[in-house]
Amino acid sequence: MKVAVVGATGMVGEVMLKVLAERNFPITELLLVASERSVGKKLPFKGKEYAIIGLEDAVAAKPDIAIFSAGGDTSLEWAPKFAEVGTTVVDNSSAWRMDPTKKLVVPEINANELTKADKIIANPNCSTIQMVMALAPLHKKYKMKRVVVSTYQSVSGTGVKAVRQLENEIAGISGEMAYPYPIGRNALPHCDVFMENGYTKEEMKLAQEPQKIFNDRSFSVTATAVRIPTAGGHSESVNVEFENDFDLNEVRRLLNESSGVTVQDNPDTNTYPMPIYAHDKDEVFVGRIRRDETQRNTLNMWIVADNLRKGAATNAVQIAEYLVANDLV
Ligand code: A2P
Ligand code: 11C
Repeated sequence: MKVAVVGATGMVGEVMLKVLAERNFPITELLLVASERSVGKKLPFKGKEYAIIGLEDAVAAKPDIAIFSAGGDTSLEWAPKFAEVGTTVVDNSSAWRMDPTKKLVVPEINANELTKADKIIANPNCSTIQMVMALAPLHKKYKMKRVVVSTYQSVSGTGVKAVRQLENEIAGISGEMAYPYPIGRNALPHCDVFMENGYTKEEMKLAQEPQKIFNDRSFSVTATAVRIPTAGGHSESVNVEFENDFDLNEVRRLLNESSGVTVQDNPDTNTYPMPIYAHDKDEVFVGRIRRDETQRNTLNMWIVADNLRKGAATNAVQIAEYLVANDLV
């Protein structure tokens, strides 16, 4: 496969290269693409140096697959240009996610919807991916009615500037601010921009994307998204009401048997998922599994994943792997 990584110099781009190398993705030619600012700079991949090229040159090279993580504006403008020359684009931005003509894919859940005609495929938001990974086996068995989620999101979800803000605050250095307030020793109930309805864009992604991924509007999701001073890894407290009753042991078994999900749940040994241990892992970790004693058929759980891996790079690479394995590119 001739593969382009658009946004190769970015935070997610760097992880994409790592994941492509680790998983031995079948690459015959690799194009590393970034803005004009980076053209000519070199990046390593599997021990070889690759010079960064610009988007025009990348389109002219007609790659088979282009994995994008270069922001929504770049995707809106350039994904169609790649698609026009026959490239299949897997896009990590929010640009195409809710476009009814584009698929929004978590491979473990709905990759089977993909066809050769899908030339721009959207990767969901990081906090959505880890939540639906845990909800999928339970929805299948017990049928979800309503989900209430509160997130505890790391600064890496915002980008390099936010990671630096946290590091500077810890080191006692004043510097550029990514957030309107200090993030160290703080919690900001504010991820992404505010919308007219009073929710943030991140909260609306959590509310809308799962319905599209499950192709099911019979359940609803309401969210509060909070930024906390963790460097990497998003956590979520999820309360889910089902139509049907469940057995907690069966819930644990269903989660553990689900590909990409690992249960870490033992109060006796203080075992529960935490972002520092999810770092650099591809699994979604679930713990604190317990019955909501205030309402029928309702479960509480705690979900943690590395937002740059399963939440972004790994999911995108898995989509690309599915396309290759099923002869869709
Ligand atoms: P560059 O490093 O040249 O600015 P992050 O998400 O960490 O901010 O990274 C964004 C990625 O998207 C970087 O690789 C960045 O390249 C790339 N990028 C940003 N704007 C453009 C653009 N207009 N054209 C191509 N790549 C872009
Ligand atoms: C965050 N979820 O942690 C965001 C980052 O729509 O792909 C990813 C934004 C997106 O702030």
